[in-house]
Amino acid sequence: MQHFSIWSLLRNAVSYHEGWQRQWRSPQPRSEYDAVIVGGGGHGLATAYYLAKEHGMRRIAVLERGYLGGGNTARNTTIVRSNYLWDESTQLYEKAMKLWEGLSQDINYNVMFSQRGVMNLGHTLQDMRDIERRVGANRLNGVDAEVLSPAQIKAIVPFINLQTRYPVLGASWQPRAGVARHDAVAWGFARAADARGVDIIQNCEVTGIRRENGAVVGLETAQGFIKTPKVALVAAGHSSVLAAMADIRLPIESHPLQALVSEPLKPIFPTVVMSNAIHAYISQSDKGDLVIGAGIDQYSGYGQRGSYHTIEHTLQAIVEMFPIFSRVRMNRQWGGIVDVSPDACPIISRTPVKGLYINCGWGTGGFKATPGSGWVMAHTVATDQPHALNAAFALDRFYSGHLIDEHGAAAVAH
Ligand code: FAD
Ligand code: PYC
Repeated sequence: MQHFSIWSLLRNAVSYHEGWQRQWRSPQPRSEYDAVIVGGGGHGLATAYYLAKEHGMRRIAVLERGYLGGGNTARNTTIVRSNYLWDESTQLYEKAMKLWEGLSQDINYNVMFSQRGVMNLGHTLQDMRDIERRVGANRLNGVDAEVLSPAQIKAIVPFINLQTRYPVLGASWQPRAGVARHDAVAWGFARAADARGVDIIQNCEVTGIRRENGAVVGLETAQGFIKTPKVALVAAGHSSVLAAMADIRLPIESHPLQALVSEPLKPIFPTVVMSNAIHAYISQSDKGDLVIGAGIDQYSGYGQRGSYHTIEHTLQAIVEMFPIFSRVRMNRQWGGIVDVSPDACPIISRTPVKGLYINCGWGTGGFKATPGSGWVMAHTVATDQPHALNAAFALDRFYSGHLIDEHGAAAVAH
């Protein structure tokens, strides 16, 4: 694999940067693999990478119906944090956070992870009680968390308006949280997985899951039948469609979630601010655009766009909290299809079909989990057992009733 370093940069600079190689191969699918991952988003690619790296598996393929990262991975607003409420989720997201902290070095690809802090505003006494409780729970789990006063919020973002229709009473603050560059995450994992022999096959839609005697034997795809005893479905908003191919009904709703970016500005916004009550969140990308979003569109659907009133409401909230941005022009708007589970927590699990595994239900918040999700999913697929970090996130919790309700920490409504 071509190694990125200051020396390779200098070497390529003198040859006008014409010597860089392709970052991953585009192989024809083989007729058989030891494991196949369906979905070439960050989670699927990370699963393939850790299967090869941590479990020594070699004959692995990732099948992607479009292009790498073309799903939610490169449509999200890149917020990374681990300040959830319950032990199970905090520990899972904190595992991801620790992987993020060494990820660029591990995969030798700059994912531009920037720990600039994330602030969740509290606008009511109940918000503040919830924030105190969550900050306390985070600290008990070894996660950095603080409660900020209005004066401390102003010290970080001096131009914020705290006298919104529900005045800001304080905030939770995770200093190690931040943002990363989403498409670099997909490309970096793809490159690192490819270097370990994983076949990444784009434009290869999975259309059927072939089973014999209750076990997976292979996949029908746009590029023909592929034999394999292990299939991991990592398809976010299309998870229910894929699971239905194996006669499994998931407790998942697929909804559009929108985001938008402004024209680029000089650096002005030093952190990430989220408000559940006024209902919008904002950060600034390294390119300079303000990155803005809010909650899901309430209807179910597969269109990657969303409706106008949602973005209108989002921008009203942004202008209310940050009147300084009232004349900034918006450049682009888009939607992704998020896979919403009843308890706002993921499903990372075996299924009733032998050899079929599922990773979905991340809803509006899976980007932050990408490396951790891939890491535990790889363990589950390789050993046919959940890791301690994902044991609580099994599909059967919707039968047993052991739900892990993270709606409060999900940060945007869903
Ligand atoms: P995806 O990247 O969607 O990958 C799934 C892949 O499966 C897709 O590429 C798709 O084409 C492929 N696929 C589907 N069907 C098939 C098939 N039949 N055959 C082959 N391939 C198939 N999370 C955060 O943590 N922080 C945020 O700030 C944040 N903001 C968000 C903002 C928006 C607007 C959106 C839409 C999401 C946001 N999220 C955020 C959520 C986050 O993006 C997702 O949870 C996460 O990216 C899911 O990753 P993934 O790899 O599972 O999914
Ligand atoms: O999970 O932190 C999050 C998030 C922010 C915006 C969308 N999801």
